[in-house]
Amino acid sequence: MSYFNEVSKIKFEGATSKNPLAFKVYNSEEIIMGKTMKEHLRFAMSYWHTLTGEGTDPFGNATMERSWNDLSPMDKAKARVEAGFEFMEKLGIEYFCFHDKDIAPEAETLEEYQKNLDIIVDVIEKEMKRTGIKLLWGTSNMFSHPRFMHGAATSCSADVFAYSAAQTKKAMEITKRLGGEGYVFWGGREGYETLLNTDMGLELDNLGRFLQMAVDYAKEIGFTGQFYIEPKPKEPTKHQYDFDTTTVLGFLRKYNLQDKFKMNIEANHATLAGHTFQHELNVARINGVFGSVDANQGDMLLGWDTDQFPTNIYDSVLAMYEVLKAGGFTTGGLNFDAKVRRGSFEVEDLFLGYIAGMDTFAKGLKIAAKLLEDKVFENFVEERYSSYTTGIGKDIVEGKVGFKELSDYALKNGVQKLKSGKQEMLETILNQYIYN
Ligand code: XLS
Ligand code: NI
Ligand code: NI
Repeated sequence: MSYFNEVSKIKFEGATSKNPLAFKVYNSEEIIMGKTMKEHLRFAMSYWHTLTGEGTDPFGNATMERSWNDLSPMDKAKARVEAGFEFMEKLGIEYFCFHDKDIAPEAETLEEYQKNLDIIVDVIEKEMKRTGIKLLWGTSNMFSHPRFMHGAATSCSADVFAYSAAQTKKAMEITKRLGGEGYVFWGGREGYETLLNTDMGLELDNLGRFLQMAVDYAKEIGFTGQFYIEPKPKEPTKHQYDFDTTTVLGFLRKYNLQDKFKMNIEANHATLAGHTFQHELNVARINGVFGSVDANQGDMLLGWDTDQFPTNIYDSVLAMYEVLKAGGFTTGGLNFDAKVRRGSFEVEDLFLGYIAGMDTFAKGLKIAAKLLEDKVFENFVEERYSSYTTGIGKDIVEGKVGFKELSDYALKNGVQKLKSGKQEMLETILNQYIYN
């Protein structure tokens, strides 16, 4: 049985192709810097946006036209699994990511819900065996249900804290069973609306306790996948605790968790935090916590997480530049945490969205590799900081001098003539690499 009859396997047809259902750049086996494109990019499908999302928004109902829409909850859940694997096979995507709540319907009790989960996990496991498609990461949705209105691990209710632990325990077990290469903690509703009713100190301590319990439980069950934190500054709460990479690093260090977690950087979250996508990747890289990527883009004019498919070539070049500089993905990958617009309700639009994103990142990879091979920015930056490689600069870096020595030096030498930062020139060179 096919869920996407109207679309056949998406092929690479090259830059001159006019076929919307073909890759213009993404050529999975093409070698870039010694690895195939597919090995570099490690594309993943987000289960929630691709299969579970129905196109609702705060003002309107579901719009998505899907063949499983009218099935009963469990049949729908099964159909979505089969549809998802057919979708990934047709696009040549080898990984997926999911929340527990994406795959199986809610039930009256936690026990019943976990039974539903087990039934669907069996179907997923079968499809993984059939196709060879792998799990990039799993996670638990601890934000949709009303019980999480005040947060999960940072809820004012200890019962909710316990419930969240039960849910995460199960989601970790499933992730392990499916051979997941990672597990994501995105802060859901871990944050606050007003400090008038919030004990921020206790909430953060509890979040630290919760993550430590997750680390301990992973050890107990032998789950060796990578743990990630996915920073986001706001939405759904006014102030999310995992604001950005720098904030999360401070948090992890305070609770002595810095060796256990890496970052899952989402483009749209970076821009909501007032940073560029490149900035967040760079901060993760220089602190040794670069892990995985949620590939999407926001809208310059909107202040929320629009989760659009990434089409901005500038951003994808600079993102892939950071990924390559970080040594590439190991356990991580490029998960399309992106959804088609509400008006793009036809099944074909799903394919078109992924093709747009995959081609944009394939092009980003190619251009970034060229920039790196030619050491375009490296040579400039090296020269720009060369004063730290000899003389007094070298002494500063090597910790050989203090204020007294530096003061003597400054009194004697003053400041040599500075050089231009040449930003406009560098931006023009970057454009040249993008054009050609
Ligand atoms: C929401 C987040 C979410 C995480 C997984 O903004 O991006 O989708 O990626 O829980
Ligand atoms: Ni995300
Ligand atoms: Ni998001």
